[in-house]
Amino acid sequence: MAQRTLARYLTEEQRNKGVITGDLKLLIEVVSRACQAISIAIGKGGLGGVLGEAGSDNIQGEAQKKLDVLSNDILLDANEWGGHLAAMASEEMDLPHLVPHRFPKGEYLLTFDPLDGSSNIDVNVSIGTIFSVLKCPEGADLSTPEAAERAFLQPGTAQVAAGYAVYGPTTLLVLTVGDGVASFTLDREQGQFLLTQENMQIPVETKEFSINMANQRFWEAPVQRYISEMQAGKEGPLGKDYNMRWVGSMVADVHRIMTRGGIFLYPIDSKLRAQGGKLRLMYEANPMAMLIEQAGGTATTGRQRILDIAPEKLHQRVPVILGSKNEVDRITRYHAA
Ligand code: P6P
Repeated sequence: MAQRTLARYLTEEQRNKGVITGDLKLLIEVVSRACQAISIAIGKGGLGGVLGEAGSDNIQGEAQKKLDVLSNDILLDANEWGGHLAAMASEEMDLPHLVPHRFPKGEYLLTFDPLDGSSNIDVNVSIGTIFSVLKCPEGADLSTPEAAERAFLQPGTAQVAAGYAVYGPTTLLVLTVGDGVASFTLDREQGQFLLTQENMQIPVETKEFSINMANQRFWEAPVQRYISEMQAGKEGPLGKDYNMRWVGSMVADVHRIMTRGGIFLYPIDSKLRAQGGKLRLMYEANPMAMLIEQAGGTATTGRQRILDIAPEKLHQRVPVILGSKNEVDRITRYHAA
């Protein structure tokens, strides 16, 4: 049987399991085509004049790369005319982007980090797009971008879909609509994503941890204990040796965990305490937490399930510890001790 396209997978989810609506199917297909366009732009690299700084900063105060801005524009342009969305929010935009009056509004809200890990662009290391879909609340005030922010402030459990594209040796789209996790590989000749893995499952055990060790002196005691026990290896209390991986692109590190297990940590620490963490809740932690849980893993701040957090601000940051269930449960016990 020919490999199933993304469109066929979504149609079957819609028809057989009643999991998604026609508009959500359209939304995901539009996002996938935008990711395809981003993949092509990235692939041109220095030949496409898209490397280097854009000469502007985003709300996070981070210098934007040309590809950050280009990826954001691709997602906005692809999604605003279809009639499936009410508004969009992005890491690269201070306020939500309302669907222009000349287009019909739909029932969904889309948040995204258009190009995560962009510090890796210029050194040709895997980067990605992360997205999350929410229903727009009935009667939401979308009169201005400032007013629209409130409509997005929903817990991660309210997400109806989440996914990421990882632009690596191949371009993959990893997606959940609440019925397990499926992975699609971009067939560049056909120009579409083909299903290459269904019902992804994260092993509950692992021997691989993922953290930026340069921050060790800032960590809280539970994280210090957890990492030092793994570094102690076979001779230590865990009785086995561990390996470490840190790509510096959340999408690449999380995809490795989705594929072979592991634990990813960007915990709160004394340096980050004032800002609440490093990673953003609405378009990094929440979509990844939904995918991780749908694949049998666990996603927590160390003290709270990420999907249960009640957001207060659109660009809110949170601590993130996610991956193989037994390992995340252990460090959660250390935080409770
Ligand atoms: P550090 C990329 O900028 C990012 O937001 C995530 O993709 C990644 O996991 C993290 O920051 C890397 O942070 O402090 O190691 O550079």
